[in-house]
Amino acid sequence: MKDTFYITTAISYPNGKPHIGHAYELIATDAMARFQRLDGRDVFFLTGTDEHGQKMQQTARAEGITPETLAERNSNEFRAMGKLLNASNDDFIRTTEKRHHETVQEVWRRMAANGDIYKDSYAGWYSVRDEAYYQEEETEVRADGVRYGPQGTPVEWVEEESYFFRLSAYAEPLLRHYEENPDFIGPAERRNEVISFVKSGLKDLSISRTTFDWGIKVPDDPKHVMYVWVDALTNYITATGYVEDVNGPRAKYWPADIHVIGKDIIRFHAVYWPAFLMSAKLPLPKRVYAHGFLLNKGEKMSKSLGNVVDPVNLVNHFGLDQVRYFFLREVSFGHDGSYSEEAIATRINADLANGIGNLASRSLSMIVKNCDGKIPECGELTDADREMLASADGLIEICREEMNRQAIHKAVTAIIAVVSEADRYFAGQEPWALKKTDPKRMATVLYVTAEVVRQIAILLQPIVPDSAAKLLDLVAVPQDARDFARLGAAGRLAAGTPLEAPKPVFPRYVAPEETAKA
Ligand code: ME8
Repeated sequence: MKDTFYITTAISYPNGKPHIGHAYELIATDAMARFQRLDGRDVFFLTGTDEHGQKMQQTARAEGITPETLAERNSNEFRAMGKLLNASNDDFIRTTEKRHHETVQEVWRRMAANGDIYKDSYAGWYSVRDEAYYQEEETEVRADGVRYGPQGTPVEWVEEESYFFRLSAYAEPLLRHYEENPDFIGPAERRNEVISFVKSGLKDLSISRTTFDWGIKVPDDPKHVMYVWVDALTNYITATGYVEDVNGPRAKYWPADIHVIGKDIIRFHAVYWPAFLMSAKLPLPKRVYAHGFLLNKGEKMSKSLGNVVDPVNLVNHFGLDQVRYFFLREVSFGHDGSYSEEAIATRINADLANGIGNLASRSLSMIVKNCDGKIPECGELTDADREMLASADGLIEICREEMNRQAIHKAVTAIIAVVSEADRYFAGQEPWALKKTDPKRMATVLYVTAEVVRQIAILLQPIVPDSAAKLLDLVAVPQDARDFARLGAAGRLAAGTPLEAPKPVFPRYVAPEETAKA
């Protein structure tokens, strides 16, 4: 039996079309899911849309359509983005689905049965855009006369009858949990931020609303709909069926190994969610990891600045694997990252076209021309050959360690460092000169280089799946020999395997203006 690995993205608000931040989160989570699958785990990867709440209802009203229509339309956009990005999610959850309503109501009943839900009246500052309540001290009135919350969104005064969750009772249990499970929150900055927030004291949380009805009804009190975060967070457990049947086919995936989210929603995931689960007596996820925000040339993206990049345009312009590679290599995962067309172009050309693409085409075309079109025999190894192979063989350990702490960019950097080493090796060994003087030695150098290409391609699969598959086709690696168990000596290229003339996998990026000039 394989070890299970359950990984999720946040579920997005479909009150608009997906933007590059959504694409980034999905690409990064997909890379982690693919990595674990290739590393032999039984992976369940979930993404989806968070369709209830006041923001959805308001947007729908402004467009003159029902929230159902809005949710359906934009949820399809998110699904389509997943296809475009080659996301390998095993399920796509919508919070308007029946399975989800049932799970959320059951979780509510369990929290109530534990004595953690009571009715009272609520008065306070609410941000519709964040779907979050704020304390007066967290808000400020700006020059425009409008009061804003800590995320810079307008807040409004809300007063109504509401159910409350006894969050105040969970400060101590949460702090103990963070202490006993140092890996529960990552990266460290976020962990510190959450701990100091909880240490500053937790107030009970208003968890139902009566001023609108686009949400999941409170059991036995249908005048109330649930606060959208109670509903939204529960999606992660809904998809496993764990609450309904702990022996069901997907129940083995709960608790999740990791929830991947953006830094703006860490409080919901690292404070509210574990408190709800403790109250409902359900197991807690093992880790919550917050990535940073993507900035356009260092600036926050916003509709008013007109710098919101549509992921579809970016992919159509640069190519999917190029975009995936750029985000995963360029942004240090867990921190904010900036992107620009120039930066993407530079990365593509340096690492992909001139890097792995060039190494593969130079070495493999020499094999096709000079070794009868077959993987050559590997003769006696020199120290240089052994060192080269050892670097390639050692990569999986490094990548595993980096990926297990979500340092995706470091795993990619380690892989690219071996590409550079292979470039130096190839240049230093001068196989083209050995052709006349020592063809056996030439064969060995080409064998070693092709073997490095094989391992690099296997390891690049989570990052650039389609291109890595093409590279593996070039070295004729069978479909069933592409997982991480075949790395190192276990899967060495077999001499005599016929190769075809290599086709370019990573073309150089030339900006449209340059093509016009030429
Ligand atoms: O927060 N860069 O939905 P959402 C990087 N429905 N990541 C970004 C980003 C940016 N510029 N902008 C947004 C919600 N994100 C809730 C989640 S989970 C139970 C409910 C990330 O559509 C953001 O941090 O506003 C979040 O992880 C995800 O995109 C969805 O954001």
